[in-house]
Amino acid sequence: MKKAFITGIGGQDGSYLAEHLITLGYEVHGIVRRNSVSEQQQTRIDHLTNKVKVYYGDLLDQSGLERLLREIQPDEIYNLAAQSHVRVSYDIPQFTVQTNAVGVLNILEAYRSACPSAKFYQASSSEMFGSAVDEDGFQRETTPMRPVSPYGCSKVFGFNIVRNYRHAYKLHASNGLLINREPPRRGSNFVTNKVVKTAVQIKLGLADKLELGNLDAYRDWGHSKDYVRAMHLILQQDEPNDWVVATGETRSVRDMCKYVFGKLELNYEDYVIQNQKFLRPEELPYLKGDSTKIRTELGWSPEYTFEMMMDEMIESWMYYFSGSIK
Ligand code: G4F
Repeated sequence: MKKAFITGIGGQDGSYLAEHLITLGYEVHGIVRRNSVSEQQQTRIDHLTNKVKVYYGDLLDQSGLERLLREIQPDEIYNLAAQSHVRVSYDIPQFTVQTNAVGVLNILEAYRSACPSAKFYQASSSEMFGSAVDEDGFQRETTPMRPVSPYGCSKVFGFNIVRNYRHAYKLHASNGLLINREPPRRGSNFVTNKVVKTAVQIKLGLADKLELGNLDAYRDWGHSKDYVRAMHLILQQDEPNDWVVATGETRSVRDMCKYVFGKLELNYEDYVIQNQKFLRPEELPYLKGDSTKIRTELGWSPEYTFEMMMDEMIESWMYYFSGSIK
C-alpha cells in the first residue's frame, strides 16, 4: 500500500486529493493548522475521519514536519498548504511570504533529510504569470513570470526552490502550475462561490445585492476534482518536471455572473454593484492556460465543463439554503 502525505489536507484541493488517493488504495496522512474553533479544523474531511490520519502541523514548523515525515516515510508528498487568497496577501504580505515561500523551503529540507526517495508535488500557481501572456493569448510552461501580488511573488519563490532542489539534490520534485479550481468546496470569499452563494440567496429572498470588485478580470476556471487527478499523474512519472494544468478556456467575472444569475432566471445587472474594497492594488487581468504538455505527454484532460461545474455549485447552495433543488 502506497503512503501519501498531504499538507493542506483540510483545504479544497487537499480534501478532493485525499478522496482520490483513498479510491486508488493509498494510506493517506495529512496535516491541518491548529485553529481556535475546533469544529473548523477539518470540516471538508469530516467524512473521511476513519480513512485518513490527520495531524496538527504547519509549514513554518520545520522540525514538526521532519518528525512526521521520518515516522510516516511517505512514497508521495503533496504540498498544497498555503495562504491562498490573492487579495488577502496584500493585507498579510509577510505571513503570505513566510508560508508560501519559506514554508516550501522548510518542507523541502524536511523531505531531503527524512525521506529523500519520496516523490514531491508543489502546488505552484498560474498567479505566478501575473501580467505575462504569450502572443497567442495563452500562458504555458515557457511563459515568463511577472507576478502582480505578494501571493504571486511568494509562489514564484516556491516554484524556483523546488526546481533548484530537484537539480541540486536529485530529488523527484515537480511543480503543477494550476489555474483556478472551483468546486462547491471552494471558500465563499473566492469569486465563483461568492457569486453563486449570493445569487442563490437573492433568488430565495435572503439577500438583495452582490458586491464585487473587478468584473472585467478573465480567469480559466476548472474543477478541482479534475486537477487532483493531474497532481497524482504528475507523481507517477519516472522523471520530475513542471506542468501547466488548465482548461484552455477563459471567461470574465462578468460572463460568470451572467451565466449564474441567468440560470436562476435573474438579470445580474439588477443586483451586482462594485465595492472598492474588493479591488486589488494590482490585478492579474487575464488567464488562459495552455495544458498541451500534460494532455499529450500524460494523457490528462478535464471531465467537467464550466457549465457543469457552475451548475453543481448552484445546486449545492440551493440545497444548503432551501433543503431542495428548485
Ligand atoms: O476567486 P479569486 O479570488 O481567485 P484568484 O485571485 O484568481 O486566485 C485563485 O486562483 C489562483 C490560480 O490562478 C490561485 F493560485 C489562488 O490561490 C486562488 O485559488 O479572484 C478571481 C478574480 C480576480 O480577478 C478578482 O479581482 O475575481 C475578481 N473579483 C471580483 N470581485 C473578486 C471579487 N475576487 C474575490 N475573491 N472577491 C470579489 O468580490
